[in-house]
Amino acid sequence: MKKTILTLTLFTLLMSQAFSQGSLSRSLGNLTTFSREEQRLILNTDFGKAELTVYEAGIIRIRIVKDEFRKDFSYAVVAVPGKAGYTLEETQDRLVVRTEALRLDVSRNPVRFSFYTPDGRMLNADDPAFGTSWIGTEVTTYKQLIDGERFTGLGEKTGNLDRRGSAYDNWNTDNPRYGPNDDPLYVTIPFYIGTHDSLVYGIFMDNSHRSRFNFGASNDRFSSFSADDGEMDYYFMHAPSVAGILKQYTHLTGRMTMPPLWALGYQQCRWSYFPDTEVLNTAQNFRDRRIPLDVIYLDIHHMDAYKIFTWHPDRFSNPAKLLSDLKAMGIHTTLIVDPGIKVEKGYEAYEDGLQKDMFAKYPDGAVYTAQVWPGWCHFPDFTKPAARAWWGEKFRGLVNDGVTGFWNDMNEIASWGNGYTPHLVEFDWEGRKTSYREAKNVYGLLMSKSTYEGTRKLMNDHRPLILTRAGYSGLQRYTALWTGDNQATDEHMMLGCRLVNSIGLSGVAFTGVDVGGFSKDASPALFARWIGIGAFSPFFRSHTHYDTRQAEPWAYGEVVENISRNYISLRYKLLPYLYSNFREAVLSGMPVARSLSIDYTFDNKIYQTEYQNQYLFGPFILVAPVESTRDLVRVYLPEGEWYDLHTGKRLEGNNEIIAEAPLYRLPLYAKGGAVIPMQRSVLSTAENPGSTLFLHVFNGNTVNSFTYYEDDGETYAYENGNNYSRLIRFDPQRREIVLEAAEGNFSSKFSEVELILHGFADGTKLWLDGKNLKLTSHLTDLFNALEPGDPQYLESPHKPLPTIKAEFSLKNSRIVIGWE
Ligand code: NBV
Repeated sequence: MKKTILTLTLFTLLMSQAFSQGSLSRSLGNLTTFSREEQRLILNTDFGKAELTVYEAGIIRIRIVKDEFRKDFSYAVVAVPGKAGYTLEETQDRLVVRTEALRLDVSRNPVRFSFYTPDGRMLNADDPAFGTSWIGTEVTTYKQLIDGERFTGLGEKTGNLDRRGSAYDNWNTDNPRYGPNDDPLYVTIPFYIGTHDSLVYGIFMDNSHRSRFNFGASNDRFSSFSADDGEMDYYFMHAPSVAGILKQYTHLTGRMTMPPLWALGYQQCRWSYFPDTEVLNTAQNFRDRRIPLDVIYLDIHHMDAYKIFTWHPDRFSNPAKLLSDLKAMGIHTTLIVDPGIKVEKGYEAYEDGLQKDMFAKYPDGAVYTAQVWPGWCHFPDFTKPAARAWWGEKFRGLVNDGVTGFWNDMNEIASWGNGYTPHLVEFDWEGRKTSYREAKNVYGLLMSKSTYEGTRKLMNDHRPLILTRAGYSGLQRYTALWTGDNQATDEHMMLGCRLVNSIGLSGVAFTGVDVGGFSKDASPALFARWIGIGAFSPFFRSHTHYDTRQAEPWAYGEVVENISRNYISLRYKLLPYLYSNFREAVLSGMPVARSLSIDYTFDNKIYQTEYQNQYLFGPFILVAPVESTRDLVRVYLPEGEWYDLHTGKRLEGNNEIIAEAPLYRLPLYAKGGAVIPMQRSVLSTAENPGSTLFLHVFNGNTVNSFTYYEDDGETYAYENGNNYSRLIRFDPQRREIVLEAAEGNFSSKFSEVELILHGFADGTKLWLDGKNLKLTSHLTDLFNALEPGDPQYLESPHKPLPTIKAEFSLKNSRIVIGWE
């Protein structure tokens, strides 16, 4: 016993000597003094300083430096510390901070941080030996790895849903041929969720230098997160559920604003549709074939010599006319914008930017120049407020021409020569000045911010669609995100589901992939399957490379065209449900595509590789993505009851089943108790969906509710109460379906309700406000867009579902429907 103590003391002594003698790695050392200022504790240690801030009862921020703290500033965090109460207890060997939701123990010798629940269960603790340490400027926090601990999130990262055993690098990279395990990609979101022993926590390290997260890769001792330089600055979050952590993370980094309704429709892209006649033809084809479409994209060929903010004089000789023709067809136009501004005498954006000093520069004052599409280019310094405003204003001409969507590409920054921007290039960073080492990972975020703020203003407070490839935490405030250059393979299609789910677990709800695959030719089967999955993706756009085959839904033959029309139309029928789910993302940061790890966190099955791509679309629709080469697939239904949306069959949860999955049949299940508002299918969101809201209710044993939401779909007036929302509750105990009184100043576009009941017994009786409601049997056809007799009707193997329905008019006051 004595010997062990002696060895340990010797070991500690040697360790602290090794650290203090400037050896390879050095940690914080022992606590010397500390002080308390409102929400903050400042600790001085042998070799550095730490600052603890209680942001909320469940959120504590920790900053750690070797020397002095910098002025506090973040491009990601928008929250300021609240006034949550906390107590501080000093014991001989530690300081103990207690809030209503968390306990933080700070050991004195050496300084290490351990987080507990208020009742003393350990959530997360520093590795006792390393804690937070430096190797040169690189700073790392080491955390004990706990038995059964899983890690999810980290944004746009390949690999498995559970990231345990893997490590990742954050360095926004144009990775045009990425494979299913490649890293890094285009986006940095240094935030993850840890779970173990029925406990959930989140860690967000706010540092935009190149960073690494190691979740026990090649070691069974610790997880760690580190940055090449700058402060260790992380937020520790604890809540009872993953949804709670997402709420906290998006409280810190902000939430999205409502997207324009039209941006939830189907979007068609290719590199590139040109000239104008081809754009019109493509649009007309959609209309003639009765395939819904809301947005068409113009990739780089629309520009004159790839000069941003210009039109090609021959290919697009009258852009305003083209855009208004498209608008008349109910179609919005989105344009690509790259940050590189061509160095060319006489080109307005170049001359003006140079003269106003808007571009990133070398330390000797020379403007940084690199080659991209237009040849030699300069790059706006988006970390400079004046440059952001300057960039935003440059969209005036395009907005006047009728452009409503802006697609921010190449903003990692990508340039020829593998995008190796020299690290010494300087950025303003709100006047503080920094190098590319710190600015690279936020460049895409700030380009999107500039584009969003500029176009929103120019569009007279109508909602623009902003899309980006690169970004950093907080990007959800300004833009949607797509996952860059994927490939037309089944493997990529499945990976894409995981990427979208992981991005959703990282605060970004509006996200999607290139449906059909960007590089390579999709087979007809792959395209058909991908359109099905895409219809259940928050952002739904097909896109492809310039050297691939024609890739519109009709280009793969009649059967694929029919499948595409059916799934795209189903997407439009689901818009009331989908739009309401976006409202939830706006209010609470809850993603639209929800990894099963949100609702079924401690169900081990959902992490199995064969099930890890499954997700919930909104709260109620389970999607089981399946490769295009398979007709049968194993699906895991988590606890509860489920309804197969193709057969109407009721299925027990907590069950692995074999599902039939021929191409026309993507496995989809509605949760028992689900309330899913739908509308008639339309060819674009500009078309009136009629006055009937179709309210689908699936019988179940548990109480469920859904907040239905509407607004004008195009302005920000909803932020000032010009909206309509109502809670709809399914209560099997009371045998009631209740539509609570409508809230808000907006009137619903629907005046009638068709209530469609799934899984209710044949003799069911229904009454509304005490009066009997007439119930009729009804065949519900979700998967056929066209009726037999329609000239384009193609027999589909889908059989309509036998359901029962009742009709009533939609008034604003509370509506109670009972059944027996
Ligand atoms: O603008 C052309 C492409 C675009 O279609 C794609 O979606 C982006 O991810 N862009 C990349 C540049 C291509 C570089 C090879």
